Amino acid sequence: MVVSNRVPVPSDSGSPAAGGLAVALNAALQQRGGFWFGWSGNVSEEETPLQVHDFGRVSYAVTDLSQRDIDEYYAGFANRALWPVCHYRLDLTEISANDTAGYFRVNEFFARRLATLLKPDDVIWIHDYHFIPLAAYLRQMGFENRMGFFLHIPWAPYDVSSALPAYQTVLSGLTRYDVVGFQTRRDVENFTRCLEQEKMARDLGDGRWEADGRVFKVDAFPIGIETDLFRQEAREAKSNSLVRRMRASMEDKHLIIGVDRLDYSKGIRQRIEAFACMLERFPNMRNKVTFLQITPKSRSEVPEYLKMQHEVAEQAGWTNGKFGDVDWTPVRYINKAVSRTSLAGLYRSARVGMVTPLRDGMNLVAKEYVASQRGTDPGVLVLSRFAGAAEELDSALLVNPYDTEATANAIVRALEMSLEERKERWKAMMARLRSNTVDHWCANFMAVLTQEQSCALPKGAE
Ligand code: ADQ
Repeated sequence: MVVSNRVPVPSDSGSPAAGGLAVALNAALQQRGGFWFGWSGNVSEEETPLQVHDFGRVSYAVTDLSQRDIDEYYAGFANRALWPVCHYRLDLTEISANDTAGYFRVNEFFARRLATLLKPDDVIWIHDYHFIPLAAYLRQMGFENRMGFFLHIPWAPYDVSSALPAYQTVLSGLTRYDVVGFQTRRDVENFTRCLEQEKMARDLGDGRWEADGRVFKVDAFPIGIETDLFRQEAREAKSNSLVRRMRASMEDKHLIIGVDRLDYSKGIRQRIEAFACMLERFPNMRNKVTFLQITPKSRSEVPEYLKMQHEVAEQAGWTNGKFGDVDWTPVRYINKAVSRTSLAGLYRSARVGMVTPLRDGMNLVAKEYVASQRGTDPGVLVLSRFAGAAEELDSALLVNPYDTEATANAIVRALEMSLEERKERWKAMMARLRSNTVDHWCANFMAVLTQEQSCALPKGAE
């Protein structure tokens, strides 16, 4: 039983859901058979019956939510309290008693709905910050199933995370699982430090903790991508029309690429600022490079996102006004999603991949960029040291995204890097991506959750 906020129900033709995570979880469910449960994405003011769609061995069970539920649980507590706190942004955190109550109420509602589907031997894998208290409600109802939780975003240090409303309830909710998984060792350390500070659980060693007579495992399970598939898509993207149009428009200029949801955690404004700083300090680079930032809008219903959308657009406009010419637009800023093949082709065309979040659980774009490169002439990844991916991809050019000048220098270093060094760095990163794909991630987590083997990171990932 997989639980996530949005459920990628396949179309009636049965075509699989797009996206690495959806594909991997689908594959795991196909192997074992089971349910994927969550929100339908639809609003309904009446309590409607659970909608179940069967596709082969996998069934998708979704439920509607009322507008109030969505406002309080999703747009409110999840995205205006949990998300900023977990990304170390107390300045953007909005605390509202209604939102907090709504978050727990909707979790209890999901637990009651899920309870109608559960069999005693079902193994339940719950995803992300929307559903932290789900296990606690299910335990209260008497369910003793194996329950695992994976947090896709960071867990902040004690002094930051303890500012969360209902912090102790949120924290204790996590102790009701059998396995609590994080992206990185740093997140595990931050989380277990919180347990110690609150004296909420006892350390039994080897990642095992005990709270209220229940033993649970805490570990890092760094998420991967479909490495080979991405490489293949990148190779085949030569004939993709969007990629061809892009290449034709570049003439002999170098392409620098950024791809992110429009989210303040991704550091997009700071990245464009660093690019502008690079053009200011290295005039020889003007007219030689183009920065393409592909950024679909996200969570526009959350006020902090609207403000940031204006700031990023302003920064892109300002940079083009200051440095652009009649025949050169330094920043191409695009607010739309593109297909995976196009994305892979664009990554492959780019000499530099800029992945500079201010804080990120993992960041799959960093891994996709590396996987898409040509081994004989790979591009360079400029990666924020605050992305979870930096723990594995330490052969990237690691930067502090708050340091504009240092990031500008890193862009120049990437553009001027010798072929030999580019190949060396790329090879080291590819080895990591091959040894920890999204299938490994899924299998590792499931192995620990079903107690088939002890928890272990893939070789070389520590
Ligand atoms: P996100 O914050 O969404 O994920 P990320 O890991 O980068 O961030 O994943 C984004 C995905 O969306 C990538 O697969 C990317 O290719 C795709 N994407 C982004 N922009 C796109 C565009 N314009 N068109 C098409 N596709 C686009 C959360 C956490 C991350 C964690 C993941 C997975 O915040 O830290 O890595 O979950 O655990």
